[in-house]
Amino acid sequence: MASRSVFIVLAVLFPTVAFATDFIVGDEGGWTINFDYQTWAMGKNFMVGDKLIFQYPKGVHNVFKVNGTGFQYCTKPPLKEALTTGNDTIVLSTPGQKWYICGVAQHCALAGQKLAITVNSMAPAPSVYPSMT
Ligand SMILES: *[C@@H]1O[C@H](CO)[C@@H](O)[C@H](O)[C@H]1NC(C)=O
Ligand SMILES: *[C@@H]1O[C@H](CO)[C@@H](O)[C@H](O)[C@H]1NC(C)=O
Ligand SMILES: [Cu+2]
Repeated sequence: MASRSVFIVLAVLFPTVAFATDFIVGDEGGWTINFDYQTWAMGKNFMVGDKLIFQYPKGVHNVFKVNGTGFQYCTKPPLKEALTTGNDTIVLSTPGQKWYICGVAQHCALAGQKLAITVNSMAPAPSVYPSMT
């Protein structure tokens, strides 16, 4: 089947397009205070279907998804519950800007525990397919 062959070719040549990526926020540093998440996010290509995983000792931090205003002023959304498991996985299901903050004490406002990313939709398929034969 033609579309299946194309998919296999793309999967072999462009694994990052074909498969979702799990991003551990902050890598080994995890989700913590006094970490530069802006630099961490720089140059990463977040795609729809990828996952963000926030890792931290349970109880020490948490994760709120906020809007741009909440990000700027470190305000928690009044009616939303935080994620609190210490291994919080968020699937990036829509494109656009996304913002996350820690809601514990003044971690966001005073210690920079906030993350802003832009999620890209699936890249357009290349216009020239490699030949199968
Ligand atoms: C951002 O979120 C806050 C709190 O949830 C809400 O009050 C505010 O209207 C939102 N702002 C925008 C621009 O959506
Ligand atoms: C964290 O969650 C991911 C799935 O989102 C899972 O693969 C991983 O094993 C979990 N790690 C721990 C330490 O629980
Ligand atoms: Cu925190």
